Amino acid sequence: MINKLLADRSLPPVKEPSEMLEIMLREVYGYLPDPPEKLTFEVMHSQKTCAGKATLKNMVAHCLVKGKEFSFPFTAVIPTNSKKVPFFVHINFRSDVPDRYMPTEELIDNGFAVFSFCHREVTYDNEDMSDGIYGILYPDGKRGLHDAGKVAVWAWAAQRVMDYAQTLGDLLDLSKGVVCGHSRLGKTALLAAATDSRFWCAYSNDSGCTGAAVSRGKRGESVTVINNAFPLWFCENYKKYAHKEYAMPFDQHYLVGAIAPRYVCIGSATEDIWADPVSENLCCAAASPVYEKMGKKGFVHNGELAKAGESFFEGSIGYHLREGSHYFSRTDWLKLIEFLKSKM
Ligand code: GTR
Repeated sequence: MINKLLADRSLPPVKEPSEMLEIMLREVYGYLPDPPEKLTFEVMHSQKTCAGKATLKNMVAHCLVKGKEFSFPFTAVIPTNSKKVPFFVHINFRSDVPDRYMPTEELIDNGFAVFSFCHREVTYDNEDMSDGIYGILYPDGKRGLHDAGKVAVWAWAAQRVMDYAQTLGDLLDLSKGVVCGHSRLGKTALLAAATDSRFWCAYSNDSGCTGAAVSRGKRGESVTVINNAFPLWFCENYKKYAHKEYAMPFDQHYLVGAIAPRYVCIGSATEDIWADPVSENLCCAAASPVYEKMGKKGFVHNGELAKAGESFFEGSIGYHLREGSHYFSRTDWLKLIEFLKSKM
């Protein structure tokens, strides 16, 4: 069934991860900004949290970008009594921790630290070219064809949080950093991992169009629709593919494959037709040969599309389908933890 559906999509064959990444940056996301010229971290406030099991720190990353100071806040929640823990960098829709879509105490109880920041604190999610770091990158309000879209800039910020994590080698297992996000921020998580090998794994929740779903034959949102609705998310060059999905020299399996040989986990929801679970499931299968060429298990499945409640976690690419609508649910977090623990 999967093989037949895949054949119908006529996806381009996979290439080397570095080649696929280059194509995705040039054609879709734009090149990420350079790392900051200078980077320091400031602790604004520190307190015990999660019934004393963790320390919560309100942090600010001070970055020097193109000679200008740019700062954004993030939160660190780190278990108090265990050392060398794996950790999440959660690209979040909200600034506050606790957050109803991030079961922080449960993450701590499962032995993880979590870092979280709100994408809007980096650059606002609208057509304003002057907000946040975007205003520093493009002071005259103009972008070149291949310059970073907002997704690329949010991914850049996740890498700054990873820079902070690198300073905590006694508390964290630096080889087990997981970048994760939901929807537009799931697209961002995949890109952040593809462009930064310090991430051990990426998790995309319901990221759909221009995220974990292949665009050829996709239901719901299309390349045309997403570029019209969100003209700054991706680079200008991507707009030329409106109504031309089948002519693209890539598809979204190139983004997943660019993370190889590291781990990727994709979560879909049955009612999220806009994101399209089937196209996300097929994307996993289409990226699998990259891993297989590297001698790894790629996407291991039973030949059928996943049913509600089912997960395929045996290979380096994991996939799960849960019932319900478009949000980052506790179920998704627990499935992700199950996937990660099976790889430790
Ligand atoms: C939708 C958009 C999707 C998805 C979603 C989200 O409006 O069409 O691509 O990213 O927003 O981020 O919640």
